[in-house]
Amino acid sequence: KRRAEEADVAEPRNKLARPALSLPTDPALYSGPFPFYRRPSELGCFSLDAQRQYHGDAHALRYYSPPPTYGQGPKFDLRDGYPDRYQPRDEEVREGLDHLLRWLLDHRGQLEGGPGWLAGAIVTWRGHLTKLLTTPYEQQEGWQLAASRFQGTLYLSEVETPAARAQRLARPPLLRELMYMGYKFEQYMCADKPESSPDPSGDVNTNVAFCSVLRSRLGNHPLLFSGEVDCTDPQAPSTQPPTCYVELKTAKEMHRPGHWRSFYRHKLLKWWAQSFLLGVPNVVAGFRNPEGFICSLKTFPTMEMFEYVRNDRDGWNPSVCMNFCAAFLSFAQNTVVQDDPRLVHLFSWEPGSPVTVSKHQDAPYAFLPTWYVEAMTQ
Ligand code: 0WD
Ligand code: CA
Repeated sequence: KRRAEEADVAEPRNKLARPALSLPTDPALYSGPFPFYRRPSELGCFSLDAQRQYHGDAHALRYYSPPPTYGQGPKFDLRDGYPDRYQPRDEEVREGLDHLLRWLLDHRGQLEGGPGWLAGAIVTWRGHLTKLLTTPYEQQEGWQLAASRFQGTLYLSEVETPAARAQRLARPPLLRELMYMGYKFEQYMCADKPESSPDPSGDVNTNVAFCSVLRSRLGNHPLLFSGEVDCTDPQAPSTQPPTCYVELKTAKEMHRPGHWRSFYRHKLLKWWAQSFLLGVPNVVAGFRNPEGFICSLKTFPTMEMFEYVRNDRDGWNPSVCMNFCAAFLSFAQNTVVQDDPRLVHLFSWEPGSPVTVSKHQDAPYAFLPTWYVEAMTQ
């Protein structure tokens, strides 16, 4: 890096071509009009089974099946089955983009957008984009994103930060149970078939996942990304994905206006970013009491979430989120110039600082698997 800087000093003609060395994240720098965001369209999907094996189909997609709205509200015991009927995913397994790459390999010949579309696109998980969207407002957790350019395409894959790893390994028992409770809520709200009802007697296995693969564009950045979808609503006004999808969430029951305010400022931002990116129109929240029971439900339309903070000086702004994300993608595109699947530019961010970059070759940061690179090179 030092040598590159010295070279630039020696050759001032390169000044315009020289990429920036860091990217600030202050919200004030990213206000302004909402940028273009193409309505996400589903290109395909895949499923991961109870053994976390990939299948190029929708078998893991579940069906939204809320309890009847008459009578008393729900009484879902989210702690039921913990820990004996819990099969959590092995978080030591670093999957990177592998499942998405498998899908892309199988479908690279049928991509829309014309020849060369993929070469100009950014490929990543939806969850990584969510982190970018919320960065200007995030005050707790940093992130690291590894980036490689291969056959023109820019691939972005998250790297667990040392702090996040330490936190995960030291996760307190109550937090582990709370994670289970989120998945248990899905089990109470989803059926395996459109005509059946939820069956909360079974195991909760977090290896199982249904992932949608979408095409979109932010500003001039074509995007191909995948995100895990909780369920589809057979009674949705449109059966066309992603508009039939429903995101399920749990939150603490709130009683004081101050609790709601803080919920709108922090949780709703994350819910909005995640569902907006994928085009999921509704988030259904279950509110749990101190005993771990869901006793009420509330639907938050994604497009109405901003209304809760629009007049809040300490609220968030969707334009800031999207403008920052677009700026980061430009920053990454301009930084990762060399086309080399074994070269990684690592973008690192900690709250209160700008995004910085470091350059790495091969292990441990290279993330495009040999099977993918070789098959794509055929
Ligand atoms: O290996 C990794 N570092 C990551 C793997 C980071 C992020 C995601 N993933 C995997 C997930 O397991 C999932 O199968 O990628 C797939 C797609 O994820 P996404 O949609 O891009 O991620 P995100 O939007 O962060 O999460 C969506 C859902 C979560 O729902 P909630 O309501 O909690 O936001 O995916 C699930 C979870 O249900 N999920 C995970 N499940 C098991 N292990 C994980 C995880 N580490 N992360 C998210
Ligand atoms: Ca969820």
